[in-house]
Amino acid sequence: MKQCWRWFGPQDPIALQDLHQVGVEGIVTALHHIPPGAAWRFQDIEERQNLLKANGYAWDVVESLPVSEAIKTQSPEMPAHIEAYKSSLRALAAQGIKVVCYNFMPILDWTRTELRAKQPHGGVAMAFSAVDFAAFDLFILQRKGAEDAYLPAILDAATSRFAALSDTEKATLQHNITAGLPGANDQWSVSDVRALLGTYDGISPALLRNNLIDFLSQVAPLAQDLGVRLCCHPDDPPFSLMGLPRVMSSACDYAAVLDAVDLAANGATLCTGSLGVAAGFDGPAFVKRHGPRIHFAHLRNTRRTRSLDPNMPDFHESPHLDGDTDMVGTVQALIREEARRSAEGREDSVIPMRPDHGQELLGDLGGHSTPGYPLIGRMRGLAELRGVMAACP
Ligand code: DNO
Repeated sequence: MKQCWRWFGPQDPIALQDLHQVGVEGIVTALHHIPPGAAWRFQDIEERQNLLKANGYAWDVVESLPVSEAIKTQSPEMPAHIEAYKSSLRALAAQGIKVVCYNFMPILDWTRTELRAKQPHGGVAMAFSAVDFAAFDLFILQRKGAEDAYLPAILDAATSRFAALSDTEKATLQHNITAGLPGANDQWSVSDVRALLGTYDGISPALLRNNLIDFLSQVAPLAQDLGVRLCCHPDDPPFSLMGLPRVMSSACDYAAVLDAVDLAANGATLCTGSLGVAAGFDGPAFVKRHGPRIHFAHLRNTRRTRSLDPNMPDFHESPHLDGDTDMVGTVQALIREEARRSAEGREDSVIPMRPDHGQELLGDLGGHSTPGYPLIGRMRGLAELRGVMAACP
């Protein structure tokens, strides 16, 4: 596998040239300043590519070329946004960039309720609590009908929890959920979220899936012609939030979408951490089922901690080899898939991976590192994963 690293661009606190010391072989990045729905210009892509080249790297994976809310909800700007998406794909291909990750999560990208939960070893990790999320949904967002989305045990616990939060803690919870996380497509305020929720009225999971399939029917044939591999990131976490539909939460969800637009260019990002929050997730089985269409891997782990509702478990980011996902088995399956591709003579036999997320450890501590993307925590993750890769037959 190609050992990559997510780098957020010139404003990333981690310097590109330092990544050689970490053993990083390839870079995952995006033009984060360009809003979803707008086209990426060739010159801007070239400028980023040149910067990477000047530091001994190349742009291996785009994460993300964001899909706008208008495309997800099929609102009137959709045709223009799809044209912009196609134009970005052409410009990326012209720069030799072949792997493009995106997601199809309504409104919120990845979501956590706590960014720095203390761990027994002294470091911190990001965490999700269903009770805290419900407290936000019920009492901060005050979403209509929110009470119906939670089991009584969660409703009771969320009511007591909210009553015990100070104003600062309430503001932090709100920030963590709506505007806190790096790399997300959009950053919202609570009033933005309220307004956007209305745009999903009447959009069932079946309809959202159709919208994803429509989008792919329009862009995947072009990607195929350009030699670009699109790879959809799973829902993180893999269950509905705020009553919104989720359509990429399991191996079966992927089967439906990959089969509907049956082109190699319509592929998957295997994120073991996102999918692995669901108790039924089986990493090696996912690779067995979807291996030929996995174009990118996010290797990270999570640990479920409490499940007042088994469909909405609490979890935190765990060390890469010490969580609910069978990481060794999954890496082994990916390496077998690479060997299979290589025997077939596939040009993409090496799958790019990145150690996704990390706990904040040692020098990461102190709040100055980017939530979820610390240097030392990810370096530990990559070192552990590299060990697994080296030991896999
Ligand atoms: C979080 C990331 C996500 C991911 C997007 C892909 O750490 O994995 O933000 O980049 O969902 O579109």
